[in-house]
Amino acid sequence: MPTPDPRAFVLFHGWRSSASRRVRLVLAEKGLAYESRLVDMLRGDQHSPEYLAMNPNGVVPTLLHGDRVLYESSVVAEYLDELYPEPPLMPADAYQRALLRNFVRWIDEACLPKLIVFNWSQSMQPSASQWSEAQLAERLARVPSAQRREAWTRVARKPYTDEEKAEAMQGLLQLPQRMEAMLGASLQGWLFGAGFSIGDIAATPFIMRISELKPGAIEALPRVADWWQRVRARPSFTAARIEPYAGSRAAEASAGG
Ligand SMILES: N[C@@H](CCC(=O)N[C@@H](CS)C(=O)NCC(=O)O)C(=O)O
Repeated sequence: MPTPDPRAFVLFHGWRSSASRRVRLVLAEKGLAYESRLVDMLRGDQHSPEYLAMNPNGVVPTLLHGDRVLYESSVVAEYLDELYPEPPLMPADAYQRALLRNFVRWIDEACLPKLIVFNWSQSMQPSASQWSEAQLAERLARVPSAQRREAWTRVARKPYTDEEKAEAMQGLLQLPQRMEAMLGASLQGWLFGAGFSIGDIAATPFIMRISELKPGAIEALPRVADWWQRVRARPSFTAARIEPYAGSRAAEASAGG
């Protein structure tokens, strides 16, 4: 059981956001309760001055732990794991931890931009394409990163083409392919070391989306298929509400990448 801590957790998140899903998985694995604050990304809540004061990157999730403000899902995950060591979610071995951190960084830098192509086309484009030029300019002025200004401009004005989507899917599929090789090399059932870890958690929302966007892709990789079955059987998967992207409950207010 986690050590009692007087500081309460408040999570600013989106049900469908991959990074938010990671943090909810860690909270669930640790048995930590939190107050949920949904961020309406379509409305631009993540770019409001109040939100940017907490998270200057203008993205979800942000976790408050009492008066402490935490952001970047992988950083939040490690913070929680250090503070609440049971059950451990980082490998005991330093080299495995180094490999894990590089894997998570690769997902963030290489896979997330590709997932956005699909998620934003589905969740943001229908509304964003209706914005006037003035509305779009006002929105873009508050987006702190050039990469995300570009993504918002694309869904508002220049929808991703089928060719770009096919290319993004090829890129995304590198994740399960890489995992198949990793699971084959480790033969321990999990991506890093002997136990379920933050590495497995980081990949989970992406494998969920790939399984929805490309039916059969996960089943075609026997070790990943077996891993995926075991991940979904964990109580944390249900507690964290890793639900179908188009599902009614998850599709409420917040969109997500
Ligand atoms: N590296 C960040 C990525 C967070 C992120 O990109 N969040 C997306 C949802 S998954 C978001 O807030 N998108 C809204 C926007 O960019 O305006 C993390 O891991 O926390």
